[in-house]
This record gives sequence, C-alpha cells and structure tokens, in this order.
Amino acid sequence: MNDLEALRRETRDALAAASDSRAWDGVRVAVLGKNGKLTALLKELGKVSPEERRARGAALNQLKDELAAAIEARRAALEAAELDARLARERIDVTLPPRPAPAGLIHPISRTMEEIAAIFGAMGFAIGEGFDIETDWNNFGALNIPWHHPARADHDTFYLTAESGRNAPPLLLRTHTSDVQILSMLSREPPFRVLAPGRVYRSDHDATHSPMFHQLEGIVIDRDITLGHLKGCLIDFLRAFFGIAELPVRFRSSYFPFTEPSMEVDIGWDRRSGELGKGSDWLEILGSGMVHPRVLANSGIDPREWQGFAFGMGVERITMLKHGVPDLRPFYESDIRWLRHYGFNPLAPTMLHEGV
Ligand code: 2NL
Repeated sequence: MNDLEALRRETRDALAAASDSRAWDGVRVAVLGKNGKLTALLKELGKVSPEERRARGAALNQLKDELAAAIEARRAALEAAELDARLARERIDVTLPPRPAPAGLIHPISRTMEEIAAIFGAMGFAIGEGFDIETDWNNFGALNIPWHHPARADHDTFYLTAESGRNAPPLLLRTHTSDVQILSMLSREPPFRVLAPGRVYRSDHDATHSPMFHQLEGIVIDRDITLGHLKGCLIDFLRAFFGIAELPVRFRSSYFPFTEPSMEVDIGWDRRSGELGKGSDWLEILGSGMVHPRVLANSGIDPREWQGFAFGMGVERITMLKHGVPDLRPFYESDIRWLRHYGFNPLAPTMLHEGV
C-alpha cells in the first residue's frame, strides 16, 4: 500500500505547485486520465491475489475519490484566483474625475454678438448679412454721405482700386455695417426689423484702433415709428446687455448724415472706479437716430408711408466695457492665455432667461 501513499503525496504536491489551469490540467491527466497513474493501478487490480484485492480495491477507490475531490478543489481555487486577478486588472474607478476634454472657448467678440442677437431677437429683429467688399454707393452714397465727407477720404477708407478699374465705380472695404440695412431695405417689404453684426474696416492702426473691427447696427422700418420707440428699444437693450435694471441712459443730440434727428446714447458710470450704473459721469455707448427720409427714398421706400430708426455701436468697445478688458490689441492676437482668461464656455451658451 506504500505506492498509494506515494501517489497521494505526489498528486497533492503537484496540485499545490500547479499555478494555472494548464499545469492543473497536466496533473489531472497524469493521475485520472486514460493513461493516468491511478487509472493504471485500477487496471492492475485484476492481477492482485483475491485475498488482497478487496482491501486494495477499497483503498484505491477511496484514493480515487479523494484525489478527484482535491483536483476539483484546486480547479475552483485557481479559477477564483484568476477571476480576482482579472477583476483587479480591469478595475474601473467610477469616482475618478473625468480627464478634461479640450473644448475650446468662445471669443468675447462672438459672445457679445450672440448676446446682442439674443436681446434683439427677443424684440423681433432678424439677422441680416452684407458683404465685406462693397460699392461706394452701398457704403456711402445711399447713406446720404456727401462726396466731400471726411470718412470718404482714402486715409480713412480702404479702396480697392485695382479690382474696380479706371471707369468702374470704386469698390472698398465697408467702413460700417450700414450696407446690410441698405440691402435689407432693397430686398424686404416693410415693416421689418434687422440687426446687422459684422466686420468693418478703416485705415487706422494704433493702441486704440484696429484696421478691422466689429460693428453692430440695427434698423426698424414701420408705419408711425417715433423717437419714443427708438428710446424704449435702446434703453431696454442697454439694461439687458449690461445686466443693470436701473442703468441710467441719456440721449444727447448729435449729427449723422443718414439720420435726422440724430442722437448719441450715453450710460451712467463712475469714471474713477470704472463701475457702470454708479456715479454721476456719462459714457458714450452708441449712435442712433430716425432714418433720414432721403436714405429711405434712396432704397426705394416711400418716406411718406414708412419711417424708422437706426442705431450702431462698436462691438469691441462694449465688450471691453462689460468685461473690463483694458487693451484692444489682444482681441486679434489669438493668445490662448488671454482667451483662457476672457473666453466663454461653449457648453454654457447665451440664454436670455438667465439675463445676459
Ligand atoms: C455709431 C453710430 C449709427 C446708423 C448707425 C443707419 C443705417 C441706415 C440708415 C440710418 Cl441704412 N442709420 N445706421 C444710424 C445711426 C448711428 O452708428 O456710433 N456707430 C458705431
């Protein structure tokens, strides 16, 4: 019976040493397989003398059950260990903060344009578009700007002489977005309300002037439009845009060739602290007026039937005021550090119900 004891030890040692399912299967086959050692011993039982056969048979069967149980137990232990290892390897910590995804930022100029579009959109304005390259007529002539007006001088306006040729009317880079209103008056049937945001160009370059900048103009054409409509509309806009319910607004008589009467619009602020809505100083924000009857007639609208008001503002200027941006130049430098400071989250878009 010593051979059975030896097989028991040998199998138990081999099982303990089997550290994965392949090694384990090797042990199983070597013991219980068709040519396994225990199988061989059982086959040899017939050669044993009848007196010994009973006892040896019982011992062999007991050993077979015991080793089969040990092999099965080792299989379960190896499987559990492999599962544990896999769970550890594939562990996901759902409490980890997500890796920041590069989302980009909205440029403050774009943000201001969106906010203004949201405010005037709620008042029923449509967005209009024109062309950066315009005719002299759409930029100046239709707007009642005379030939001798200083804005038409070529030290103020970029003329595209090569493109327009000697006998063709001069082309230029638009100096304001008024071309949009001219095009609107030509293409729409009154009544209408159009907002015109866009790039404009002037031959001017220093710390406070860029040769390209952004403007936003608006026009309302309807029957019986009065200065009261202009004032109510612009007061509402300025209070919504700067987020100050009682923001003081002052209308001051002025002159533009395309409006009559014309008014400059100021808001109250404190010059020393720079705080808007406080103090007793005034800050010019936009220009406005009742559309000149000649401008209406120039674009095919009968001034005896229709009238309206228009206004215009510089987008950089009001952005700087609203967000305390001290310098104009970084607006066009694409410096990511500046944008990180002054830019806006694209996932938190402009929404009017929160106030802009
Ligand atoms: C300013 C002043 C203004 C307008 C723009 C306009 C356009 C047409 C007819 C009449 Cl087609 N007016 N635009 C009117 C008044 C003022 O802009 O300070 N802009 C930066």
